Amino acid sequence: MTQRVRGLPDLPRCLVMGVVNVTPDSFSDGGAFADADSAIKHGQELLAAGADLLDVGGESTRPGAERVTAAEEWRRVGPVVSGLAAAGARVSIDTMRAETAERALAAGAVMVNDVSGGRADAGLPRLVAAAGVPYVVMHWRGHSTSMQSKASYADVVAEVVDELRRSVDDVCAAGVAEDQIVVDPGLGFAKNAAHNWELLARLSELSVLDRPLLVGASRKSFLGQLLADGDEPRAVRDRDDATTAITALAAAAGAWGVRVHEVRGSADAVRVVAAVRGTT
Ligand code: PMM
Repeated sequence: MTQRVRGLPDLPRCLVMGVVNVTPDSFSDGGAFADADSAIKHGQELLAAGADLLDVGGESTRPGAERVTAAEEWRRVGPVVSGLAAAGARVSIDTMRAETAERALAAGAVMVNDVSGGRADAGLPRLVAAAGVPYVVMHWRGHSTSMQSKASYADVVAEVVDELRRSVDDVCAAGVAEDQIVVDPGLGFAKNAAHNWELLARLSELSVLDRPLLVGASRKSFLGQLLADGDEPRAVRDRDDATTAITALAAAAGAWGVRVHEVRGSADAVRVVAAVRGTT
């Protein structure tokens, strides 16, 4: 798999992207860092724990979530993007909107993470192309309000590959540079637990796309289901060890990066995998 993304460091191991959600309602950490000061402090802790990048988002994408306005999204993320960029972090902006991405890039972000892969706002790939920054293109079938009704596949890996390939072709047609695209299978987005496990089991098959691959499994509900006590899913905050296990598997399968809430375990895991491969 291609591993170099122009504009980001070329490390001999899988990168760790720490999540900074500035939302009252994200399923994994909603409300914990909803004000700018605590979000910035949290981001600095993730950097100290070994994060290579910080992904700042102001709109929850949990299944069923309603959209927030662009004004509210920016009110949440603006000071956090500039605060963390000023502190020396490489900031990725997690947004589906060109308007928010443009303001975030002006405030110091260096990368755009678009969970819609260019499908929610046609202006976003054009903006990324003009800015010349790295772009995460995630597999996506629709907004959070309706996405779980679209979790239907004959072969989830083949369909995710085909649909991602189409999204990549479309963003390239909009002018995004080939060497600045990262693809992501979008675990949990229009996918049930069985789909997520199958994608993870066959992750190396995504190498047919010949793109750097980002994997976001952190704290997601399929881990809560796996580790359930009877009918009670494992609490969101007690899913980090399982997340770290997936980081090790993803890194061993050749992933370019992982997107995680708890950084330390994953930062250690990617170093273990690099040592085993002899690439440290
Ligand atoms: N998952 C979430 C949000 N943004 N971005 C990418 N590229 N990949 C993901 O899997 C992804 C994402 C949802 O998780 P959160 O609400 O805990 O941030």
